[in-house]
Amino acid sequence: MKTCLSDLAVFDGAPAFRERLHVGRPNIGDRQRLLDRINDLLDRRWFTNNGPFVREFEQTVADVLGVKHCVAMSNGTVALEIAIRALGLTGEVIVPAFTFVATAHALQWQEITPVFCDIDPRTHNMDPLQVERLITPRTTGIIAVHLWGRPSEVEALTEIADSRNLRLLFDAAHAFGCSYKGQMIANFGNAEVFSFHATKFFNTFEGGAVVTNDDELAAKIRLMKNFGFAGYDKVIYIGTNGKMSEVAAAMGLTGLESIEEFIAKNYRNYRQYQREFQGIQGIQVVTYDENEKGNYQYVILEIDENITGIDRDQLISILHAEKVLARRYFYPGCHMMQPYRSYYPHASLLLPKTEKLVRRVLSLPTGAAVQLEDISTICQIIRFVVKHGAEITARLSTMQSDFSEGLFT
Ligand code: T4K
Repeated sequence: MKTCLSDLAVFDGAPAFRERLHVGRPNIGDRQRLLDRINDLLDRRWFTNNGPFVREFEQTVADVLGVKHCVAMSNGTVALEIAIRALGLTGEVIVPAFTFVATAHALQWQEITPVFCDIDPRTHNMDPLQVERLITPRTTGIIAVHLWGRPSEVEALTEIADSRNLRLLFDAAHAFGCSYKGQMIANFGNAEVFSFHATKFFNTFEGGAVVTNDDELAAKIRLMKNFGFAGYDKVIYIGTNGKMSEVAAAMGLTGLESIEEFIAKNYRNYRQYQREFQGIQGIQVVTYDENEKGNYQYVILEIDENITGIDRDQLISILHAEKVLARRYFYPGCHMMQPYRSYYPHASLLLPKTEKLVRRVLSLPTGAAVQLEDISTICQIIRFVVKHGAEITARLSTMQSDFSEGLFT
């Protein structure tokens, strides 16, 4: 319990936690089920190349999401790269700047220009009005991100893509298990891409997938993720190695059996954070539409420093000192990262809403590894800090040099 400023670890008080609390601690599921599956695959000596666990995993995912095809991959970034190539994207593709850098890199890697689009501050997702303004004769597609698992403006984007003859891909890395108007994310655009990275609430250690209802596209993607092999010694297309391994699929199948439990814990945590922050001026918990299916894997705060008297970075530094490793997802925005920063030095002028948001948001620890008491402690610290915002800011400014060094580590 923090009752005076010197209780804060940043001012040499004792940290609130002994062990670090992370954003993105992996969920495991039933450990014995996983170990049994690993034993099976060892006995079988079939480790990769479309093995039985991968096939079972793909079928289960497709069934759960009500989508025709799931092509499992080694990770979400490769899944994006392959989907982009299979869709024939070239020239320019419109993407949000407010996303994990993989969304942009998957394009630039193939020498396609990511054209950064501003967001709607209410949804944190790409603003369709801005998308329209960015279309040029070189534009071939749009990649929208369902950020935090909150669906993008699916209808508006579909309409734009259809009317302008563009391909529409959704980066659904955050949105496994989420729905839009009752239909599972997986069924929109030409294709959607998931990440099953360790930090996602549902993981395959590393992994990802492209899902689509388009038979032809799915067949092409299957070839592309396996060097273009259509049979022994028969390569009919350019391809790469995007295959998911059997051990990854074993983890995925195990996780799928516990998915409702993972979501229930995330939801419980999200509600607890919401309750704890109720009525705290200047702090807003990003909300989810409870009429839809959600995975609640991200607990995102927006800090209005004009009200709290303390800015997001100061708050995050204070939390890190307490061993709460809150994250600044997705600071500073893709447009400020290399190589984009050098390519488009004036991009920030065109992205005022992104620029504002990247300075306000932070992501808090959640998932099965986080207990309700942990959340109460985190929230108590944040409430205390906000209550004494101006005072803390003044004190931090006197120690600014050591304060800004070594933080966010
Ligand atoms: N599109 C979007 C919108 C994405 O968010 C992502 C990935 C992708 C595409 C690409 O999908 P993948 O190719 O990754 O499948 C992490 C993840 O590496 C990344 O998958 C994820 N998004 C992104 C949001 O978060 P970092 O750089 O923040 O990871 P890192 O190493 O700092 O770990 C985050 C936290 O998780 C740390 O506090 C420690 C904890 N952690 C991490 C790992 C790996 C654990 O507790 N255990 C672990 O095993 O990117």
